[in-house]
Amino acid sequence: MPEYIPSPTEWVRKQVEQIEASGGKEGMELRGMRVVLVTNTGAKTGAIRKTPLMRVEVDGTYVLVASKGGAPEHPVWYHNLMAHPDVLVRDGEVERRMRVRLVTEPTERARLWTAAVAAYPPYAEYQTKTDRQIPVFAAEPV
Ligand code: F42
Repeated sequence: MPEYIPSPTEWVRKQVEQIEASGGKEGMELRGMRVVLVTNTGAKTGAIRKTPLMRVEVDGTYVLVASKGGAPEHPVWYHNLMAHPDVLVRDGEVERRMRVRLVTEPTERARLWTAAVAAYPPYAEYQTKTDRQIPVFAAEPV
């Protein structure tokens, strides 16, 4: 059984702890907006990683936005999802097995990006802060 390695980022690790301790009853918000918890597999270590992301749900698909606040590089979990597309998505008290795919088709990406910005407007600002195109994944039920 691979080991779970918590995030080195204190505030993130604390939010994950709160979500897991409450079975998703608590800790599922950030600045009043909904969050999901994505359990993923490390691309290099094979370790279990748990990544809270803003909740963007469109007809049963969760849109996972690798924004990292508009940083110049992708968040490391981007590489995990590219290497190991099978994830768990916890939305409140429900956790689902899902498969992610990077959304590259322009029309689909525009539609999902619009939904993401509607759910969490700062995404639009993050995109203006970097010339990397912020990756958008679709997580779909397995
Ligand atoms: N981040 C977003 O990008 N988008 C969001 O919508 C978002 C919402 C959100 C809500 C609540 C919250 O608490 C955090 C939120 N975050 C959001 C932050 C998000 O959870 C991540 O912390 C952030 O995106 C950065 O992700 P990261 O994977 O770059 O984290 C770094 C700091 C990290 O964990 N590094 C580890 C380390 O030891 O330095 C390594 C992690 C890892 O997965 N390593 C891989 C492995 O094999 O284990 C290696 C992967 C490789 O190939 O390099």
